Amino acid sequence: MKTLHTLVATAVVAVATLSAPIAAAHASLKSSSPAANAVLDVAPKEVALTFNEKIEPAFSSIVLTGAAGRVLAGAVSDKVKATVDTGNPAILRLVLPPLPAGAYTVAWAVAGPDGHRRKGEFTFTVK
Ligand SMILES: [Cu+2]
Repeated sequence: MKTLHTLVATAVVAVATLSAPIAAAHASLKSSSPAANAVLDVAPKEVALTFNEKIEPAFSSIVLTGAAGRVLAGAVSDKVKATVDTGNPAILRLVLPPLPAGAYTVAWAVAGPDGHRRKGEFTFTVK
C-alpha cells in the first residue's frame, strides 16, 4: 500500500508540473474597468478588459446582465458587441447603454492566439 500511495503522489506531482506551463500560456484576465466588485457612484460607459496576451476578436465576447439575469449589452443578437482595441489587441471593450442603479454581471469569453478558450465573470454595482 505504501508503494501505491507513493506512486499516486508522484503521478499527481508530475501532472501538476506538466500542466503548469501550459496553463500559464492561456489568455487570462489581468485587470478590468470597472474593477471586479466595484461599487460606483457614476455608471460606467463601457467595460474594458485587459488580458495577458493578444486575444482573437472572432472568439471574444463580453455580455452584461442586470437584475434577474436580463441581458443588457453584448448579446449575440445585439448590434453592439465587444470589440478588440485597435491600439492594443490584449484589450476587449464593450460600450454600455445608460445603466440605472443596480447590480451587474460581466461575463467574458476569449480565445488566445493558441485557440484555447477561457471564460469568467465578475460583478459590479452602480449606486
Ligand atoms: Cu492555451
